[in-house]
Amino acid sequence: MTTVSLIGAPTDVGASVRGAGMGPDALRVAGIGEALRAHRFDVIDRGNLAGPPNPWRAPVNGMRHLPEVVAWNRSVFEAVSTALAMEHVPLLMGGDHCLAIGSISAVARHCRQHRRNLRVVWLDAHTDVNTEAISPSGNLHGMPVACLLGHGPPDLVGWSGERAALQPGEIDFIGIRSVDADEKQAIRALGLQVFDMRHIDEHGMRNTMTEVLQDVDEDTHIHVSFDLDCLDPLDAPGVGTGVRGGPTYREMQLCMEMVADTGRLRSLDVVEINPALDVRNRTAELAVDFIQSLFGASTLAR
Ligand code: 5AB
Ligand code: MN
Ligand code: MN
Ligand code: MN
Repeated sequence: MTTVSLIGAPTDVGASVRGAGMGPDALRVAGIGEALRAHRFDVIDRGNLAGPPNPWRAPVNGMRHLPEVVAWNRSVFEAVSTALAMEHVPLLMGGDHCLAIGSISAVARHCRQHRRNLRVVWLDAHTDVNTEAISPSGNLHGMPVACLLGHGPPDLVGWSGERAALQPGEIDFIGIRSVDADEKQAIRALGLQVFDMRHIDEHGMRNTMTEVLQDVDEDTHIHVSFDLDCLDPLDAPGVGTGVRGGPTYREMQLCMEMVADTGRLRSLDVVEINPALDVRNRTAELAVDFIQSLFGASTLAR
Protein backbone atom coordinates (compact mmCIF):
# COMPACT_ATOMS: atom_id res chain seq x y z
CA MET A 1 0.00 0.00 0.00
CA THR A 2 1.24 3.46 -0.89
CA THR A 3 1.80 5.79 2.04
CA VAL A 4 1.09 9.49 1.68
CA SER A 5 2.93 11.80 4.09
CA LEU A 6 1.02 15.00 4.79
CA ILE A 7 3.45 17.83 5.56
CA GLY A 8 2.01 21.17 6.70
CA ALA A 9 3.97 24.37 6.10
CA PRO A 10 1.84 27.14 7.59
CA THR A 11 3.40 30.31 6.24
CA ASP A 12 2.74 33.24 3.93
CA VAL A 13 6.27 34.75 4.01
CA GLY A 14 6.56 34.54 0.21
CA ALA A 15 3.25 36.27 -0.55
CA SER A 16 1.96 39.84 -0.55
CA VAL A 17 -1.44 38.96 0.90
CA ARG A 18 -1.63 37.47 4.39
CA GLY A 19 -3.55 34.27 5.09
CA ALA A 20 -2.00 31.37 3.14
CA GLY A 21 -0.42 30.21 6.40
CA MET A 22 -3.80 28.81 7.38
CA GLY A 23 -3.84 26.50 4.34
CA PRO A 24 -2.75 23.27 6.06
CA ASP A 25 -5.56 23.34 8.61
CA ALA A 26 -8.11 24.33 5.96
CA LEU A 27 -7.12 21.18 4.04
CA ARG A 28 -7.37 19.06 7.18
CA VAL A 29 -10.81 20.51 7.99
CA ALA A 30 -11.85 19.76 4.39
CA GLY A 31 -10.93 16.13 5.06
CA ILE A 32 -7.77 15.60 3.05
CA GLY A 33 -6.61 12.68 5.19
CA GLU A 34 -9.98 10.89 5.21
CA ALA A 35 -10.37 11.39 1.44
CA LEU A 36 -7.07 9.68 0.70
CA ARG A 37 -7.72 6.90 3.20
CA ALA A 38 -11.05 6.25 1.48
CA HIS A 39 -9.04 5.51 -1.66
CA ARG A 40 -6.98 2.96 0.25
CA PHE A 41 -3.88 5.00 0.83
CA ASP A 42 -2.06 4.82 4.08
CA VAL A 43 -1.95 8.42 5.31
CA ILE A 44 0.43 9.79 7.91
CA ASP A 45 -0.15 13.38 8.97
CA ARG A 46 3.27 14.67 10.04
CA GLY A 47 1.70 17.80 11.49
CA ASN A 48 3.01 21.26 10.77
CA LEU A 49 6.60 22.32 10.30
CA ALA A 50 7.83 25.22 12.40
CA GLY A 51 9.43 28.39 11.09
CA PRO A 52 9.77 32.13 11.57
CA PRO A 53 6.74 34.43 11.64
CA ASN A 54 5.98 36.84 8.80
CA PRO A 55 7.92 40.03 9.65
CA TRP A 56 5.90 42.01 7.07
CA ARG A 57 8.79 44.06 5.73
CA ALA A 58 9.53 45.85 2.48
CA PRO A 59 11.71 44.11 -0.15
CA VAL A 60 15.49 44.15 0.29
CA ASN A 61 17.53 43.74 -2.91
CA GLY A 62 14.33 42.95 -4.79
CA MET A 63 13.10 40.29 -2.35
CA ARG A 64 10.75 40.31 0.62
CA HIS A 65 11.58 38.14 3.61
CA LEU A 66 14.50 36.24 2.08
CA PRO A 67 15.83 34.89 5.43
CA GLU A 68 12.36 33.68 6.43
CA VAL A 69 11.76 32.10 3.01
CA VAL A 70 15.11 30.30 3.29
CA ALA A 71 14.26 29.01 6.79
CA TRP A 72 10.84 27.66 5.78
CA ASN A 73 12.21 26.04 2.66
CA ARG A 74 15.00 24.34 4.65
CA SER A 75 12.36 22.65 6.81
CA VAL A 76 10.33 21.69 3.76
CA PHE A 77 13.42 20.30 2.02
CA GLU A 78 14.25 18.11 5.03
CA ALA A 79 10.69 16.87 5.52
CA VAL A 80 10.15 16.04 1.85
CA SER A 81 13.56 14.33 1.65
CA THR A 82 12.69 12.20 4.68
CA ALA A 83 9.35 11.15 3.19
CA LEU A 84 10.95 10.27 -0.17
CA ALA A 85 13.70 8.25 1.52
CA MET A 86 10.93 6.12 3.07
CA GLU A 87 9.35 5.72 -0.39
CA HIS A 88 6.31 7.68 0.81
CA VAL A 89 4.47 10.18 -1.39
CA PRO A 90 5.10 13.60 0.17
CA LEU A 91 2.08 15.90 0.00
CA LEU A 92 3.17 19.40 0.95
CA MET A 93 0.31 21.48 2.30
CA GLY A 94 1.23 25.16 1.96
CA GLY A 95 1.59 27.84 2.60
CA ASP A 96 2.50 30.00 -0.31
CA HIS A 97 4.21 28.82 -3.51
CA CYS A 98 7.75 29.83 -2.50
CA LEU A 99 7.78 26.48 -0.66
CA ALA A 100 8.08 24.65 -3.98
CA ILE A 101 11.77 25.56 -3.93
CA GLY A 102 12.44 23.25 -0.98
CA SER A 103 9.93 20.65 -2.05
CA ILE A 104 11.05 20.27 -5.68
CA SER A 105 14.75 20.55 -4.81
CA ALA A 106 14.29 17.52 -2.54
CA VAL A 107 12.37 15.69 -5.28
CA ALA A 108 15.04 16.50 -7.89
CA ARG A 109 17.84 15.25 -5.65
CA HIS A 110 15.91 12.04 -4.98
CA CYS A 111 15.33 11.51 -8.72
CA ARG A 112 19.02 12.03 -9.57
CA GLN A 113 20.07 9.61 -6.83
CA HIS A 114 17.66 6.93 -8.03
CA ARG A 115 18.12 7.69 -11.75
CA ARG A 116 14.47 8.49 -12.29
CA ASN A 117 13.21 10.90 -14.91
CA LEU A 118 11.52 13.90 -13.38
CA ARG A 119 8.46 15.63 -14.80
CA VAL A 120 7.08 18.65 -12.99
CA VAL A 121 3.51 19.68 -13.82
CA TRP A 122 2.99 23.30 -12.71
CA LEU A 123 -0.72 24.12 -12.37
CA ASP A 124 -1.02 27.85 -11.90
CA ALA A 125 -2.41 31.10 -13.31
CA HIS A 126 1.19 32.37 -13.10
CA THR A 127 4.53 30.99 -14.29
CA ASP A 128 6.45 32.05 -11.14
CA VAL A 129 9.65 32.49 -13.14
CA ASN A 130 10.51 36.01 -11.96
CA THR A 131 13.92 36.73 -10.45
CA GLU A 132 14.82 39.40 -7.90
CA ALA A 133 16.09 41.49 -10.82
CA ILE A 134 12.78 41.55 -12.70
CA SER A 135 10.02 40.86 -10.15
CA PRO A 136 7.51 43.71 -10.00
CA SER A 137 6.60 42.84 -6.38
CA GLY A 138 9.63 41.29 -4.70
CA ASN A 139 7.38 38.46 -3.47
CA LEU A 140 9.26 35.18 -3.55
CA HIS A 141 6.15 33.12 -4.35
CA GLY A 142 6.52 34.59 -7.85
CA MET A 143 10.09 33.26 -8.19
CA PRO A 144 10.28 29.53 -7.27
CA VAL A 145 10.59 28.25 -10.84
CA ALA A 146 13.47 30.61 -11.60
CA CYS A 147 15.26 29.45 -8.43
CA LEU A 148 14.74 25.80 -9.39
CA LEU A 149 16.17 26.49 -12.85
CA GLY A 150 19.28 27.99 -11.24
CA HIS A 151 18.38 31.68 -11.47
CA GLY A 152 17.86 33.50 -8.20
CA PRO A 153 19.61 34.50 -5.00
CA PRO A 154 22.48 32.14 -4.05
CA ASP A 155 20.66 31.28 -0.81
CA LEU A 156 17.79 29.70 -2.74
CA VAL A 157 19.68 28.04 -5.59
CA GLY A 158 21.53 24.73 -5.77
CA TRP A 159 19.80 22.80 -2.99
CA SER A 160 19.38 19.66 -5.08
CA GLY A 161 23.15 19.32 -5.39
CA GLU A 162 23.29 20.94 -8.82
CA ARG A 163 22.98 24.61 -9.64
CA ALA A 164 19.77 23.87 -11.56
CA ALA A 165 17.45 21.42 -9.80
CA LEU A 166 15.41 21.32 -13.00
CA GLN A 167 16.14 21.53 -16.70
CA PRO A 168 13.66 23.65 -18.69
CA GLY A 169 12.38 20.56 -20.51
CA GLU A 170 11.40 18.88 -17.23
CA ILE A 171 8.62 21.32 -16.33
CA ASP A 172 5.33 22.05 -18.10
CA PHE A 173 2.99 24.88 -17.12
CA ILE A 174 -0.78 24.55 -17.39
CA GLY A 175 -3.50 27.17 -16.92
CA ILE A 176 -1.28 30.23 -17.31
CA ARG A 177 -2.94 33.60 -17.88
CA SER A 178 -0.86 36.15 -16.00
CA VAL A 179 2.80 36.69 -16.88
CA ASP A 180 4.75 39.88 -16.13
CA ALA A 181 6.48 41.82 -18.92
CA ASP A 182 10.07 40.81 -18.17
CA GLU A 183 8.93 37.35 -17.11
CA LYS A 184 7.79 36.75 -20.70
CA GLN A 185 11.32 37.37 -21.91
CA ALA A 186 12.71 35.00 -19.29
CA ILE A 187 10.30 32.29 -20.45
CA ARG A 188 11.45 32.72 -24.04
CA ALA A 189 15.13 32.84 -23.12
CA LEU A 190 14.81 29.64 -21.07
CA GLY A 191 12.71 27.86 -23.72
CA LEU A 192 9.98 26.86 -21.24
CA GLN A 193 6.91 24.88 -22.33
CA VAL A 194 3.90 27.01 -21.33
CA PHE A 195 0.37 25.77 -22.04
CA ASP A 196 -1.51 28.97 -21.41
CA MET A 197 -5.30 29.33 -21.25
CA ARG A 198 -5.40 30.19 -24.93
CA HIS A 199 -3.74 26.86 -25.72
CA ILE A 200 -6.33 25.05 -23.58
CA ASP A 201 -9.15 27.04 -25.27
CA GLU A 202 -7.92 26.09 -28.71
CA HIS A 203 -6.70 22.53 -28.20
CA GLY A 204 -8.68 21.39 -25.19
CA MET A 205 -7.39 19.91 -21.94
CA ARG A 206 -7.23 16.40 -23.39
CA ASN A 207 -4.77 17.28 -26.16
CA THR A 208 -2.84 19.52 -23.82
CA MET A 209 -2.34 16.78 -21.23
CA THR A 210 -1.55 14.20 -23.89
CA GLU A 211 1.31 16.46 -24.97
CA VAL A 212 2.45 17.11 -21.39
CA LEU A 213 2.50 13.41 -20.51
CA GLN A 214 3.76 12.00 -23.81
CA ASP A 215 7.27 11.04 -22.67
CA VAL A 216 6.28 9.67 -19.26
CA ASP A 217 7.64 6.13 -18.88
CA GLU A 218 7.93 3.59 -16.08
CA ASP A 219 11.01 5.32 -14.66
CA THR A 220 9.32 8.70 -14.47
CA HIS A 221 8.59 10.51 -11.21
CA ILE A 222 5.75 13.01 -11.70
CA HIS A 223 5.61 15.94 -9.32
CA VAL A 224 2.51 18.13 -9.42
CA SER A 225 2.79 21.64 -8.04
CA PHE A 226 -0.83 22.74 -7.60
CA ASP A 227 -1.37 26.45 -7.00
CA LEU A 228 -5.11 26.85 -6.32
CA ASP A 229 -5.17 30.15 -8.22
CA CYS A 230 -4.90 28.01 -11.35
CA LEU A 231 -8.66 27.65 -11.01
CA ASP A 232 -11.13 30.36 -11.80
CA PRO A 233 -11.68 32.62 -8.76
CA LEU A 234 -15.42 32.04 -9.17
CA ASP A 235 -14.78 28.39 -8.22
CA ALA A 236 -11.83 29.01 -5.90
CA PRO A 237 -12.26 32.38 -4.17
CA GLY A 238 -9.81 31.59 -1.36
CA VAL A 239 -6.57 32.68 -3.06
CA GLY A 240 -4.47 35.81 -2.70
CA THR A 241 -3.68 36.45 -6.36
CA GLY A 242 -6.74 35.29 -8.30
CA VAL A 243 -7.02 35.88 -12.05
CA ARG A 244 -10.26 35.38 -13.93
CA GLY A 245 -10.47 33.01 -16.88
CA GLY A 246 -9.19 29.72 -15.43
CA PRO A 247 -9.96 26.17 -16.59
CA THR A 248 -13.44 24.88 -15.82
CA TYR A 249 -14.11 22.36 -13.08
CA ARG A 250 -14.36 19.54 -15.63
CA GLU A 251 -11.22 20.60 -17.47
CA MET A 252 -9.28 20.51 -14.21
CA GLN A 253 -10.76 17.15 -13.28
CA LEU A 254 -9.64 15.74 -16.64
CA CYS A 255 -6.16 17.13 -16.08
CA MET A 256 -5.97 15.37 -12.70
CA GLU A 257 -7.42 12.11 -14.05
CA MET A 258 -4.95 11.99 -16.92
CA VAL A 259 -2.04 12.41 -14.51
CA ALA A 260 -3.58 9.68 -12.33
CA ASP A 261 -3.86 7.35 -15.34
CA THR A 262 -0.08 7.36 -15.77
CA GLY A 263 0.31 5.83 -12.30
CA ARG A 264 3.50 7.86 -11.89
CA LEU A 265 2.46 10.61 -9.44
CA ARG A 266 5.09 10.51 -6.67
CA SER A 267 4.90 13.92 -4.97
CA LEU A 268 2.60 16.91 -4.72
CA ASP A 269 2.46 20.52 -3.52
CA VAL A 270 -0.94 22.06 -2.69
CA VAL A 271 -0.34 25.75 -2.17
CA GLU A 272 -1.77 29.27 -2.04
CA ILE A 273 -5.08 28.41 -0.35
CA ASN A 274 -6.01 31.50 1.64
CA PRO A 275 -8.79 30.71 4.16
CA ALA A 276 -9.02 34.38 5.17
CA LEU A 277 -10.38 35.16 1.70
CA ASP A 278 -12.40 31.97 1.26
CA VAL A 279 -16.12 31.32 1.45
CA ARG A 280 -16.99 28.52 3.89
CA ASN A 281 -13.75 26.62 3.11
CA ARG A 282 -14.89 26.12 -0.49
CA THR A 283 -11.38 26.37 -1.95
CA ALA A 284 -9.88 23.78 0.38
CA GLU A 285 -12.83 21.46 -0.30
CA LEU A 286 -12.32 21.92 -4.03
CA ALA A 287 -8.63 21.15 -3.60
CA VAL A 288 -9.48 17.91 -1.79
CA ASP A 289 -11.89 17.03 -4.60
CA PHE A 290 -9.13 17.44 -7.22
CA ILE A 291 -6.53 15.68 -5.09
CA GLN A 292 -8.80 12.62 -4.95
CA SER A 293 -8.89 12.55 -8.75
CA LEU A 294 -5.14 13.01 -8.90
CA PHE A 295 -4.75 9.95 -6.70
CA GLY A 296 -6.98 7.88 -8.96
CA ALA A 297 -10.60 8.40 -7.91
CA SER A 298 -12.32 8.58 -11.29
CA THR A 299 -16.10 8.20 -11.40
CA LEU A 300 -16.09 4.49 -12.21
CA ALA A 301 -12.88 3.46 -10.48
CA ARG A 302 -13.31 0.90 -7.74
B1 5AB B 1 1.87 32.57 -7.25
C1 5AB B 1 3.36 38.23 -9.79
N1 5AB B 1 3.79 37.63 -11.04
O1 5AB B 1 5.67 38.00 -9.25
C2 5AB B 1 4.59 38.49 -8.91
O2 5AB B 1 0.54 32.75 -6.63
C3 5AB B 1 2.38 37.33 -9.08
O3 5AB B 1 2.62 31.57 -6.52
C4 5AB B 1 3.00 36.09 -8.53
O4 5AB B 1 1.66 32.01 -8.61
C5 5AB B 1 1.99 35.07 -8.02
O5 5AB B 1 4.44 39.17 -7.89
C6 5AB B 1 2.67 33.96 -7.30
C7 5AB B 1 2.67 39.53 -10.09
MN1 MN C 1 2.24 29.93 -8.02
MN1 MN D 1 -0.45 31.61 -8.92
MN1 MN E 1 7.78 19.49 -22.18
